[in-house]
Amino acid sequence: MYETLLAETQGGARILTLNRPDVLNAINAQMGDDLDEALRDAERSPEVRCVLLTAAGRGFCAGADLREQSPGHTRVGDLLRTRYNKIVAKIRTMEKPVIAAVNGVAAGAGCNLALAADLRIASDRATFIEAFSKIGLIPDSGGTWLLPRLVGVGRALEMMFFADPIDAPAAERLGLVNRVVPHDDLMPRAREWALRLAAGPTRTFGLIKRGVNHALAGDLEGALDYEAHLQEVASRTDDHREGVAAFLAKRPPAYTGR
Ligand code: T3D
Repeated sequence: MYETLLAETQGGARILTLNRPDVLNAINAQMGDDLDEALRDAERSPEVRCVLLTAAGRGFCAGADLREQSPGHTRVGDLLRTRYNKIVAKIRTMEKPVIAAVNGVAAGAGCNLALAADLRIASDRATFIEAFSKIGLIPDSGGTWLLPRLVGVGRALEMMFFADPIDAPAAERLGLVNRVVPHDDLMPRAREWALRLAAGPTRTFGLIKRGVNHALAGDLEGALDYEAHLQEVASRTDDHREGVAAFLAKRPPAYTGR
């Protein structure tokens, strides 16, 4: 269905696998289009209740395909606005959980693609590189916004200035990833998370994302008020009713995502 990625659905989890392993899944125009369409499809498909993004081969994603265009020959600002920004924004704002299972090197826009996900589970072979300054660019694809929020300003600037690889244990210490697991356990563990989230109260998860994104941009007073609004919405879902009924009946809840 897509030229540069594989898509399958298992138990409500849509698994998207970047699939240009020969170039460590560097993002060319086709992959930009495929990823954008695949994310939009996952967002609008009611049967999809969680997205798991991973990649084929030994890399996760090496960022922009540097063979595709010569420096200065394209308007990079336009390229970012039309290709990368909408992908990052979709991952952040989609009202379904998005997990990145980082199987290997994540560099440049590939690193920031992983950082845009709600949760990151990494192989012990993964590395994270804010590679941009090595080629005289600044971190794009949300890097300037995402990275300082995850690791703090000082650590973020260190990664951005030096562009050195951060290995998986360091990434876990820094809070760049939620979990590091042995390489062979990556997909089983990531699938376990995805299936667990896909069986959860999807609308509530979406509202949680909306609340956190809103809070990151504002003050405590605004966050308290917005929480009250979102809680009104959550309290009217079928899943809230089911959650309370299950608790009172001492049985596991059967969430439907509505
Ligand atoms: O201009 C715009 O499009 C604006 C948008 C910018 C967003 C960005 O992402 S800018 C940052 C772009 N990415 C990079 O600068 C990273 C470039 N890659 C690397 O530094 C290294 O490949 C890695 C550190 C990621 C991995 O190193 P290593 O030694 O494990 O692998 P390798 O041998 O360098 O790469 C394997 C193959 O993938 C190799 O091809 P070959 O020689 O076997 O035919 C290599 O050329 C290819 N490859 C790796 N990264 C890219 C790539 N091909 C095209 N584009 C890449 N980004």
